[in-house]
Amino acid sequence: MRLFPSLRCLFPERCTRKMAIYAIGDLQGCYDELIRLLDTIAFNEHNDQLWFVGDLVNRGPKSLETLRFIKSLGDSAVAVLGNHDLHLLAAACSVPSNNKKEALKQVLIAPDRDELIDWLRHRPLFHYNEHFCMVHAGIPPQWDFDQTQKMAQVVATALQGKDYKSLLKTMYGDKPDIWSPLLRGTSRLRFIINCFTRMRYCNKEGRLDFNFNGAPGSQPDNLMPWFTVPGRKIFDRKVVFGHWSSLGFYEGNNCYAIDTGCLWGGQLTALRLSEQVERFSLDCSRFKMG
Ligand SMILES: [Mn+2]
Repeated sequence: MRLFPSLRCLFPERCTRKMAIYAIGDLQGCYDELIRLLDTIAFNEHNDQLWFVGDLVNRGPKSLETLRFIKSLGDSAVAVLGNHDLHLLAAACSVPSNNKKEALKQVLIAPDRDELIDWLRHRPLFHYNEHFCMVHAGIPPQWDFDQTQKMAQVVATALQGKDYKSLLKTMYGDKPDIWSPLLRGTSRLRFIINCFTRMRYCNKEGRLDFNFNGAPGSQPDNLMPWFTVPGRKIFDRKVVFGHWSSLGFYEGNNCYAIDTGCLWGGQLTALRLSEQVERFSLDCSRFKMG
C-alpha cells in the first residue's frame, strides 16, 4: 500500500514523460514539505527517481512518516546516509551520543521500528550515475572516483555486517582528521564516515575541521570549503550534497549544495539532474508558523 496514491500515475502505460531524476535536500523529518514539493514537481514514482542527500530524520516533526514514505518508494528512491541518520541507528542500539534524540523517539517506539532501522542500515553513503554523484556532506580532495566508491563500500559492508553495533559505538570522534592510505580498522572507518557525513571545511592539505560550520567567507583564513581545495580529484562527475544549511544553495566547482534549510524555515530544494540542471524550491516558512 502506498501512503499517497495521488502521487502515482494511475495508468502507468499512459505515463510517457521521460524519466527524471530529482535530488532532494535535507529533510530532517519535514514530511509535509516533502509531499508538497513532490506535488510541485509532479513526481511520478513509475517514471521518476528521487535521490535524497540524507538526514531524513531528527529535529523536525515527522521523522517516522518520512522514513516510512521513502522506504515505501522502493527502487524509486535512493537515499545516502547523513549524520542524523547515523544518530538514529546509534540510538536504536542504545549507543550514547551527544545528540539530543527527542525527535527520534517516535521512530524508536514505532511498531515497524525494526524494519525501518534495518532498511536505513542498508542505505549507502555514496550513490552515482554516469554524470552525477551524491554524498551527504563531502568527499576528501585526495580521493578520485574509484577511491571514493571503494571507501563508501568499506563502511557499507561494516554497517551491514553482523558486527555493525561495534562500528556505531566507535564512529564518534573527530580524529583522525586527515586521509592516509595507512589508516586501518576503526580509525579508517571513522575518517570515512566523517568525510561522507560531517565534513564542511578543511585546510589546503585536506585536514578536516569540525569547529567551524558557518557560511563560507566567515571561516578562519587557513580553512576552505572542501569542494574548493585546489587539485580536488573527483572531477569526472558533478557532486550533489547537503548537510550545510548556512551555505544554502550553491552551484560551482562542479558541485551542487542543496541543503537550503527547510527545517529552519528556509526552502526545500529539488534539483532535476539532467544535462540542463533545473532547480525547484518550496518555501518552508509558512510550515513553521503556528
Ligand atoms: Mn547533516
